[in-house]
Amino acid sequence: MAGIIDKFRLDGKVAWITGASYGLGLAYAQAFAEVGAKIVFNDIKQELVDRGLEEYKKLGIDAFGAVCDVTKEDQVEAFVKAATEKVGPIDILVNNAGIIKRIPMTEMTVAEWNQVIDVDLTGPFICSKAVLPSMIERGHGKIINACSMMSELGRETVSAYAAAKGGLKMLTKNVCSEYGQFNIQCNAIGPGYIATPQTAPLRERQADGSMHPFDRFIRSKTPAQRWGKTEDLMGLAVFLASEASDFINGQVIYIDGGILAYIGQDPGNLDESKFQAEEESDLKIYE
Ligand code: NAP
Ligand code: GCO
Repeated sequence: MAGIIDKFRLDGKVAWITGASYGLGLAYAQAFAEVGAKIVFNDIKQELVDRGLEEYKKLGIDAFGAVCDVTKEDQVEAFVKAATEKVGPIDILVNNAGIIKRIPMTEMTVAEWNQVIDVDLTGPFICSKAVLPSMIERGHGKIINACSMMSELGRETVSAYAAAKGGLKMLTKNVCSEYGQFNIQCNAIGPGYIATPQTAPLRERQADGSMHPFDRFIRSKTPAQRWGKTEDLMGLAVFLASEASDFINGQVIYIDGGILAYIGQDPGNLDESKFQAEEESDLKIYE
């Protein structure tokens, strides 16, 4: 008889992670492959897809990758057709592709606003719409959306991103409501502040060698006093992609080192020397 650990396996499943040439998407794909899934991924340009294929090859993962802009319905439909023909129907979709623009709202153009909403909110709508019919027909499916601290909190300069990630939380609940009857589970991962290229500008050392003020701020707001690592999110991703979470639906699960539970401390109280070693290993990620 299969044991509980088998419920966390993804053998024979096809997982599509959008925007997964590097960053969190690559980590999710690596985790899924480790427990048996076949990986298909897209990215916005060929050089990124090629970079991703190299990375997957180094990890021993035989991934299918192709260029596809998640905001373009025709490209998404073509990608799903090609992936289905080459690998198989998609069982797991991770709407991971995302962008952020850090611009004060009064200075943000409508075009810049629309760019963020298109990728971070309309993209997951388009990609989910492309895989749902086949999931319904086959009687099962998993959709995992990339939410954020900004699905719950605002902050200066990220109005479009926060609006998109807040909307993505509600899209998660709506896909659950509309398609749960077909044994389709739609949940979201809500990462805290994770060390990836997207957040690199918030961690860069200042010209005088001191910590970035935002780096100090985030550490003072995080009980763990550190940025998350991509591997911190892998277990939750596997859980939400697997049978082990078949009765969890419409949830956003935050994996933030405790940020949302903590009022924070005075950044001036932090002992900066504690972070030097960790930071050096963190910066190695992108060499
Ligand atoms: P990332 O490093 O910026 O990677 C995002 C990937 O998506 C990149 O490869 C990007 O390509 C691609 N992409 C952008 N626009 C696309 C489009 N229209 N079509 C297809 N691919 C597109 O981001 P990340 O830090 O790994 O984060 C991944 C997801 O988690 C994002 O949705 C992000 O909002 C969310 N998240 C991140 C954090 C964090 O702290 N890092 C925390 C919470 C949530 P380009 O390289 O050309 O942009
Ligand atoms: C920012 C960061 C955040 C993180 C993440 C937090 O500028 O505040 O980029 O938005 O990316 O979304 O959960």
